[in-house]
Amino acid sequence: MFTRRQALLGVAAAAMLAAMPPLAAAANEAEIAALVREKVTLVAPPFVHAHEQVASGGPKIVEFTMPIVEKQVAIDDEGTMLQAMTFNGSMPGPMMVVHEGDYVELTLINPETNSMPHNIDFHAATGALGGGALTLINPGEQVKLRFKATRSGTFVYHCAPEGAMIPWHVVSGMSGTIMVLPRDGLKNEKGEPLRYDQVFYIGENDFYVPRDEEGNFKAYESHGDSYADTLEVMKGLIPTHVVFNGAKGALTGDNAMKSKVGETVLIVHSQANRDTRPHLIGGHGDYVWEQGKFANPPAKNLETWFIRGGSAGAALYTFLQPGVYAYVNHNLIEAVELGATAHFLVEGEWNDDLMKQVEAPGPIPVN
Ligand SMILES: [Cu+2]
Repeated sequence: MFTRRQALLGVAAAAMLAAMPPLAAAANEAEIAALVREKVTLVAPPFVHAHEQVASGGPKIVEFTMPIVEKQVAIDDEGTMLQAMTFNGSMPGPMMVVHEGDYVELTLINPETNSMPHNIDFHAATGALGGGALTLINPGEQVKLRFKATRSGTFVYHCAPEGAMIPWHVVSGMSGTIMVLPRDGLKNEKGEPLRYDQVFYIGENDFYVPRDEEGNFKAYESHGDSYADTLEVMKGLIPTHVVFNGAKGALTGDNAMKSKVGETVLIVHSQANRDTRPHLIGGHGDYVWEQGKFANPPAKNLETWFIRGGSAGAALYTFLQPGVYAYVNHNLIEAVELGATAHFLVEGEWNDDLMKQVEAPGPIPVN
């Protein structure tokens, strides 16, 4: 017995349609409303809110709230002040973690103490400028956006109001990352599970602080006052600072990220505006999703990986030796002179098999 649809399509076409995998059905509002909700409190990077690596249930609605904070921030040890714009008060903004198929429901707040309109463009979202067209809010307003996380991976989000405001807000600190995990977790190239003990989120920022006639960095009363001079420096495309997590030294010394020999660390690295090349000195990327997209198999045993401006990548590494590891942008001028250096402080037992100083430094013997 043919249905009317089969009669219209013809038997062959109907058979072909029947053999095709069903498209993911679009859920209606009632179905979405019936989903479990989870409210997540975001934490400042390099830390990441608690989350499951393997989803224990079906898709849910994950609720996040982020105020936008405009403020002055010292970005180096000389006290250079940036007229910063931030998601949730941190640079980068906090990392959100959900699973593929979940719905992200973000309440974005622009307090009336701010001076500018802001919005959010999620590279993980589909349509309306990544949500940017639906989230533009003036000081004193808030907005709620929902999008479905249909692709797994690490994705940048950033402010994108309009025109020159877009790069200005981004290089003033307004970017962050969302990590959309596959529901069954990360996998290697053979489809075997990969798990991490810790996850750290490093957001790289390029800043463009104007200088006075003597070459000293200038300070400004307000964001508006700094705009014209900052735009001139931006257009030269040479950053005055390239830093991790909003300031030179934000992740070094006492602020080093801590781990242990034998622990597996996932390092997520974002750059919303400019290419970069993370490198762990004395370590490796055991598995690296350089483009940050988990549907692609990870590269293995990398020495340095490339993060395209406007993207976030992820590297998995198991520490094998104790000590202080510098994690740098391997443009070493940017790492050492401009600030793009972080530290991992790793505890544990030294492995002589992997490395040993066979003879301590001493005078060259005279024959
Ligand atoms: Cu903004």
